Order: sequence, then C-alpha cells, then structure tokens
Amino acid sequence: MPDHLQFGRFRLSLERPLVMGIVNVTPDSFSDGGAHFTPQAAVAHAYSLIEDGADILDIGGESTRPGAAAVPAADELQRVLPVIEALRDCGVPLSVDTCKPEVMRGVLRSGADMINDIRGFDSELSVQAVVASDCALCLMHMQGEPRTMQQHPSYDDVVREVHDYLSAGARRLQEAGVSADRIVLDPGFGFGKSVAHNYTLLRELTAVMGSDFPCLVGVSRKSMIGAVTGRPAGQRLGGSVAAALAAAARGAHILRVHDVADTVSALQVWAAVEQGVRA
Ligand code: 7PJ
Repeated sequence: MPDHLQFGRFRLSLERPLVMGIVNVTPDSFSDGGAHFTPQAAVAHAYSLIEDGADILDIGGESTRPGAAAVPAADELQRVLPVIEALRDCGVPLSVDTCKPEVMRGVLRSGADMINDIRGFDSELSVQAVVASDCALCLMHMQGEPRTMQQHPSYDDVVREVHDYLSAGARRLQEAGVSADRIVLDPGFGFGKSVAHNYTLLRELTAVMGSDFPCLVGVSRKSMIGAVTGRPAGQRLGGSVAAALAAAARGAHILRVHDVADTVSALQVWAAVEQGVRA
C-alpha cells in the first residue's frame, strides 16, 4: 500500500482519511435536485466545501442515478470545463466523475488531477486517455448499466466478486503503465447492488479491498441509507455520517460525501478517540 497518492499536481498523504466533496453540475442529480447546475453556482458550492474542510473535490457533469438520461460528451464537457477552469487554483485536487474518454482528455488538458470512472476504465480508450498523465484514477465496481443495474443485482459471493474485479482492474492499469501510487479502488455502493449487498460490502470492506491499493467509499445520502432509516435523500445526514465512520474504521482512505463539514467533524472526534488528544 503506498503511503501517499499522486493526484496530478498534488501528492496527498494517506495517513488519515481524506474527504472528497461532491460538486454536481447536472440538472437531474438525485440528492440535491440539481441545485448547483450553473457553473457559477457549482463554483460557489465548491468553495464552500473547501471552507468546510474538503481535501479533494469531485466534479460530475453526468448523473449516474438509475434511469438517468445519457449526456453526450460535448454537453458534459460544456458543463464541467468552466467549473474546472474556475477552480484550477482553489488549492485542492480536482477529480472529475466521468466515464467518457473524450471528457477525460478534455478535463486533463484543463487541469483535472483525478479521473473517477464508475465504469472502472473498462474500455481501452479510457485507459489510453489517462495513462500518460499523472492524475489519480478511481476504478469503481459496477454490475450492469446505470439505467438497469438496480433491477436484479445478483452475486454468488459479493465480497469475492467485487474484490476480484477491483484487483484485476488495478493489474490491468498497472500493465498499461499506471504507477501504483495513482490507483484508488471503490466497491461502488449502490451500483448494481441490493441493500443487503451494500451492507455486506461495507461490513467486509477490509476483505473487499485487500491491502495493495487505497480505497474510496461513496455512501453519502444513498438509498442504502434511506433503506435503513426510512428517510428521504434530504434527511440522510446522520445515517451518511455513521456509514462514513464505519468505512473509516475499516480503513477507507477517501470518503466521497455531500456533507463535508459534518463528516470532517465526525472524523476529528473519531481520531481523537482512537489516537488521543495532546494535553
Ligand atoms: C459514486 C461515484 C461512488 C465513485 C457516484 C451518488 C451517485 N463515484 N459517483 N463512487 N457515486 N467513485 O453520488 O449517489 O460511490 S454518483
């Protein structure tokens, strides 16, 4: 396991969990109803997340919720490029949530430091788009396609299957020439998984991830939180923070969240309990 991650222009230590703040630039995102759709609103929201303690920003121009409409690459670039350009000097690494090679190339030219691909860099073109850069790569597991993935999620052994997919994906990236300190793996909570699958993966996170690569966990406001609490997306803060802490306690290195300030506070208190406070 590397002790740091290379994020393009940045190199971040992995000794404490990092918080990645979500910046949606989509009109149909499920959890905030597209509240940050204009570039100006997205940039303002991004700065408030940095103020709240975000270590990384994840900018997304394509909604991946079940049933969401596909967005052409040109439209996706038009949404995210002005935001990346405005945030280039904000002081934290910029991740872009995309699975399109054309978008990857465009945002890397504009200064993105990480590519977060929910399709796990499964196409040769996506690997070619990122290999020669020094950006970090988040390789996520998904079963099926966003439009239909929640219809019949099915596994013989979800922990083993997600683990094997992530290990094989990391090996494929390394064979293509990506150094180990650029690779992050993600079980992909909610992407082709039942509620039971999601909680098994979270409980068994250590076994899912193995010990070679850092782990990113995204559970913020997801339906797995609603399924247990009975609360709609706007009322999932407590549940989301609890799930983030459960992930941190199992060694997660990056927590992808909407509610940065509350997650940072929870991690600070958890660290004080685990490590003590200087007198
Ligand atoms: C994830 C993501 C996740 C990574 C989304 C949502 C849906 N990228 N993009 N991991 N989820 N790496 O935020 O609820 O879990 S979009």
